[in-house]
Amino acid sequence: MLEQEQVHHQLYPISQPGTMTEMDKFVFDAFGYILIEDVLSLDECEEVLEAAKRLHKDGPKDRLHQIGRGFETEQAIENLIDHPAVLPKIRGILGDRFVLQAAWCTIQPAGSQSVGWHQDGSGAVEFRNLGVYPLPLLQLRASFNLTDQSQHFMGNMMLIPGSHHGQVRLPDSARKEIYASPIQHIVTCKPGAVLIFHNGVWHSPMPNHMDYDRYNMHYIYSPPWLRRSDRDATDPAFLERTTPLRRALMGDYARPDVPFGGGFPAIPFDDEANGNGNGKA
Ligand SMILES: O=C(O)CCC(=O)C(=O)O
Repeated sequence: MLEQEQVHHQLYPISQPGTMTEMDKFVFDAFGYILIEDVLSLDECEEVLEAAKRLHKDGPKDRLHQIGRGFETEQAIENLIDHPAVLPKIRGILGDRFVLQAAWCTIQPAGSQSVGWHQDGSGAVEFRNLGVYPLPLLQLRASFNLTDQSQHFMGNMMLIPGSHHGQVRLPDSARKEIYASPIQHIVTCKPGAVLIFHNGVWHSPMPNHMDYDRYNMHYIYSPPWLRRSDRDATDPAFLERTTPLRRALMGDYARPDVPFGGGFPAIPFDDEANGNGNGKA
């Protein structure tokens, strides 16, 4: 039974760390996203934030900018690839055969805005061209909020719940609007919260009116045959030194046909730490 205050949390699809419960599955299907609060402590968040700032040290500071593959050089970013609060959700949604397709560290600089409502995918061949309805789940994104987004205009993520099921696209005329739709949701959360969402959900960053930069760390999981988008191949030195689980999640195979030929090797999940996503954490 849910407590009364859990029911109306501004219609938030709130979830708890760890196992993907039956209710999580229902909520994720209905909304296309779930939010887990307090995944990182403030100290843990600070560590990842410092890493994010180092990555963006020489980058542009006037618009949203993203830098990939930070896990190869920053331990704090590597550590979140298989975070035990999040990985069981990924397994519960995608099953046990997936890879880290990209890891984007994004900055929405102080006093900047990049409003642009979109669905994730490929400008080259849009995911919607693969099947009319429903839009396939090809990129499952776990976004760690590294800075405070507990009020509006802090670079918050804005999403339209359930829009991954929609056959009607968001009107062109709305796509640059902050308030694009009467059913949009502006996520407010503290540093350390994680938003997990389906590539089909229409979303946009809210402007950042703060006098400090907003950082998010996005981990994108996908079927093993989807081309990686933040790297052509993973740094061999990283593959050499990381854990067997993370190495497997990189999707660097001895033969390119591995994800196609039926010989896909089991990913060495530690079921004690990572659960199996389906209620047996
Ligand atoms: O970090 C953000 O604000 C999200 C950017 C975004 O919407 C995307 O990468 O698809």
